Amino acid sequence: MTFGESDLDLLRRTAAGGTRFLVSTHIHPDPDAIGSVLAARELLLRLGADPALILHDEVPARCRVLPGADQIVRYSAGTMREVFRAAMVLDAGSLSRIGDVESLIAPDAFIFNLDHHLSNDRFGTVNFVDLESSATAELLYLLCREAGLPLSPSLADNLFAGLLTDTGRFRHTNTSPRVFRIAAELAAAGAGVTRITNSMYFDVPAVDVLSMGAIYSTLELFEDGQISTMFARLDHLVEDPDNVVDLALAIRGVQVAALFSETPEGTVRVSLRSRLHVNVAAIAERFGGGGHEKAAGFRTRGTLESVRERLLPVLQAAARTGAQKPELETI
Ligand SMILES: [Mn+2]
Repeated sequence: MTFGESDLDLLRRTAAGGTRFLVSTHIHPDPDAIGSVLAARELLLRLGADPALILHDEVPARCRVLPGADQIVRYSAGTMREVFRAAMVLDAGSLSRIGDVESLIAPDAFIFNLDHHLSNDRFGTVNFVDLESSATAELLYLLCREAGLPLSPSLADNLFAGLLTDTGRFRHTNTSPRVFRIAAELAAAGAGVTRITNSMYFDVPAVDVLSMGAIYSTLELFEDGQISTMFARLDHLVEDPDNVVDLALAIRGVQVAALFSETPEGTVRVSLRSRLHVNVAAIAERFGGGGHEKAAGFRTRGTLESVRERLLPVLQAAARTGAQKPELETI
């Protein structure tokens, strides 16, 4: 992706002179979301803005090591009155994905939308949306470079976290040669490769390991072992559900995996993963969600069992069609 000179100029002009700038990302933020918010803070500070990092949810425990994470505040309805005329929204396919934070944005606000989701609806005044980017962090790296921002160790840490996790540790099909080139530059600029990787994947609460055991024990296979499903009940929720659904897809022979999780709000969250020429983003969109071709999700009402019953025929049809097509090389 190349950035239009005029779009970058617009960002510069909007930011200059201490403009208050809301920076936010999607509900249930992942490391790409948090890393991107923190990298955007550095970029906006450099461009002269006064950024406020406000999220619907808390920063997940595994992201608290990221430099600047203590600058992020959680939305609170009672105390936040500021209305922002400029906003940078990161890693979110639609504005409603930022949850209650949306209420802080003025109707005529300038919104910079930076994202890499297939389902992005171009809600921004300026849309930096690049489906070729593995992570929003990759897009931010390109934007920081374009803006002439030097790579500080903190910027490198935050961008690396997004790149690492959104590529599934450099193994998804979105792991392009460019991803490795950027990762090498981030490492050279001082990114804490071991520290961040350990924090993201090898710092799991003991109770989560027990919960994972409970979730794995609900495994069921369908369609000759091509589809796997698992249930996560409320008392078995884990910090990083992505790890669980990754293993559901890693099962030999499985082409599509679905993890059904109860949520505290009483809905069911469905996380989908695919190895096939099956676009799980398109499936998720049919149920009001979105995501990427091989990793997507949605929320809906019902019980774990009833939601699976509704989704299963769709997955079965997709697996049957997908089985006849060669695996896609790129996202
Ligand atoms: Mn992302």
